[in-house]
Amino acid sequence: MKKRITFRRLGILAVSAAAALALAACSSGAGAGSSSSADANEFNLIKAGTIRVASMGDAKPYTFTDADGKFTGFDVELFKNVAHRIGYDDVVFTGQDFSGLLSAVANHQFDVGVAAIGITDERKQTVDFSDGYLAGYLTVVAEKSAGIKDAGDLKGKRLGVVQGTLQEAYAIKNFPGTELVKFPDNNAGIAALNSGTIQAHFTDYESAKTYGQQYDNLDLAINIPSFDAPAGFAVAKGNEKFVAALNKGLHAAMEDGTWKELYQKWFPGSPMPDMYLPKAEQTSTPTPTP
Ligand code: SNW
Repeated sequence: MKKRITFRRLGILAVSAAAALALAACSSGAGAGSSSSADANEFNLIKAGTIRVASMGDAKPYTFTDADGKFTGFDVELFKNVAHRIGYDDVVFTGQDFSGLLSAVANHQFDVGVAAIGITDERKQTVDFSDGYLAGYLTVVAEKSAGIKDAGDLKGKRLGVVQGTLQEAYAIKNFPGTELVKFPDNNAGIAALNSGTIQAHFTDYESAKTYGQQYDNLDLAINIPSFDAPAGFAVAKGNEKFVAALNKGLHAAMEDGTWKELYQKWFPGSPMPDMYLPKAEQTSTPTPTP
């Protein structure tokens, strides 16, 4: 029989682990030899003890600001959980336009980028990535009445993309005859769609689903698999120690069911690719269709 680890239990474990670490730090002097001591600034953070995260304010439900202006969402909660596992609870999120996000990380304005950022060879020229933690679809959202079902239906239409995204690159390559309209963020694109300036907007599946629930007139018209570019945490090049620690925390969060809990919380009802589940729960069909 398998035991279900609840968040509450995780919390208690986490608190006692933190207490144990604090004790260890005291007894061994100023963090000497402790791999989790924030004081040593072992990950070359901009400010020792704090992880500064470049993110997005309107990529709901991956990362977004709630009514109080606080960052939340799947990526945000997962990252905070991983950060906690490697000894950091002071995690500060800042919203950025997606187009400037990776260069801001590369230029050390932030310690890490967290925003459903697909790992690609091209982006690896600018930043390093953690292992992947999310793989899904790129989705064209359109007016139900437009009857858009495939690339052919987008011909002669105006399609919104957020600048610098995989959606933009995909559309340039695969939607010939479609006029691309670039936006700094998703909300601007959806506003343009609702006002009729564009006929469709191209975003990540879960964001598309959220907009579809919010606006009755919108449909998830086309879903394109993006499993070859799973999302990862982006870090400035050459910080191998940080990437290794993030990976360790990430895999621990997957193996103990935290990833699954967060997935079910933020993406309820969505097909769950199972490569990030605890090993014992993985099946032979890793990539279900939506
Ligand atoms: O490639 C996908 C991945 O498979 C998962 O579905 C999460 O989103 C992606 O990483 C693609 N995300 C876009 C990108 O990386 C847009 C990110 C954004 O708007 N924040 O360009």
